[in-house]
Amino acid sequence: MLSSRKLFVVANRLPVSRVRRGGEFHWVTSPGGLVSALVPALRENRGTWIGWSGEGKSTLKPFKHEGIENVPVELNKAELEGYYEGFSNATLWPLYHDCVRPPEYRRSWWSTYVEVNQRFAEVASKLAPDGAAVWVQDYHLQLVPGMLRARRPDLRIGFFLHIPFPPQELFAQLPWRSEILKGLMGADLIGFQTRVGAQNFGQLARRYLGARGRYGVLSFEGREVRYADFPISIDFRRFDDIARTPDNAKRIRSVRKRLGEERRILLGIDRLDYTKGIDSRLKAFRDLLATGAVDVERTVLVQTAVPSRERMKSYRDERDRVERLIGEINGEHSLLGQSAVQYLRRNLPVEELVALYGAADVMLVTPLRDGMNLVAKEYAASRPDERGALVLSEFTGAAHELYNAALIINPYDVDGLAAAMLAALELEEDEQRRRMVRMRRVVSGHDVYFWANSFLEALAA
Ligand code: GDG
Repeated sequence: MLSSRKLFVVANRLPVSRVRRGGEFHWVTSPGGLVSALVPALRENRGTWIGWSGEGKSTLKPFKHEGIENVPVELNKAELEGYYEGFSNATLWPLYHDCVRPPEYRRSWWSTYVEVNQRFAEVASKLAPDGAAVWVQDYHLQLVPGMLRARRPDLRIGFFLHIPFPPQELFAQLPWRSEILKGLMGADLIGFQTRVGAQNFGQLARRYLGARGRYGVLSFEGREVRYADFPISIDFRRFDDIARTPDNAKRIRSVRKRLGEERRILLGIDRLDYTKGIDSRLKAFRDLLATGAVDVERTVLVQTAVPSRERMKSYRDERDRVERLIGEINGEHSLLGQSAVQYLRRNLPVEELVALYGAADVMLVTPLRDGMNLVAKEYAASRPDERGALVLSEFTGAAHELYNAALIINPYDVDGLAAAMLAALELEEDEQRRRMVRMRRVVSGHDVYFWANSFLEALAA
């Protein structure tokens, strides 16, 4: 560990958000794997988290919450539009996800992205003591490593990209491709979800920056930059522990009872994003119903979707598309009191999520492209009973680890997906167990703590 160095995490968002309770505002730690993975490392290193507070115009002072120093970075409305909704989510997000939607290239968004990255870099460079470690997170802040290096060459700088890193054929579109690569090259260590992402980066840095070197180490401007895959994971124990409680068993029974005891359950759990391939699985399910391969009396598809980035039109359109399709399927195939698709557009408490995972005969993870996909790993962690089957898109990072235990599909191939869903529904119990044991071994052996420790150890080396 980097125990002798102070640790700073720089991310778009702080790990806390403010909620109103009894007329007063309180900070609460945000749920999610990244926060729970980094919090122990930050505590151990008396660390600091720098990020946007999620609030508009407030001028917040740094504050301590549950042992971690939080340093809010202010963003005004125009900056949020240009840096977050614009360049991060309408340019980089679709570009890095195989251009499944056309990326928009606007010069004004780029300028704002540069300014906001500069602000994050300034805050970190002012606060970090000599020789501290700074770990920058994700696509919103790709210029920060370079900006920090220019100000503070004494720092140990790490960067981790949570989403895919695209191949040259796509990345080459970006008018500011060299600037982004240079920004990343300011780091001592760059982490990607998969080896393919890391390889793409290495090739691009050689091609556009003239960096030299073999896989894993590049030399550039007289420095050495290391890069590798560090597949992110989940807090396996947390899901496994919840799954083993008597309350969970009760909740699972209640889910099954409400949906119909004799019905098999297919499940999708997603942030409502056009990269997640929600419509592919709906179309495949519609085909299975239409051909009579499955029927509503014996099968139900439960789809939960957390609304996301709804200020953006592409996200509102995606929601409309998904909801129209569900309406069509239900209109055509539901019976009185038995919907073909049960749709929950809301954020469920984690206990309810674990109960759904526990009740699902088949878990559907069908993204068109996804950096990792934690839902696939959470499903395995929530199944100490070693039952169930995972249908998993080959275009997720998770497929690189779970390829020999999940049923791997191409989400663009609706027939193939439908066939895999049927095969998953018919998987023998022994085969379910064999595959689930494998998945659980992979995920428990490489949980999110392993991820954070491996990255931080490599950064310190
Ligand atoms: C990015 C990358 C990468 C979902 N519904 C509810 C809920 N969730 C939680 C899941 C899971 C998380 O949201 C979604 O994780 P993903 O991995 O699918 O996705 P992104 O948000 O796209 O994240 C991705 C990840 O970063 C980490 O590096 O894996 O590839 O795109 O944890 O459980 N949680 C609760 N209620 C819900 O209704 N509580």
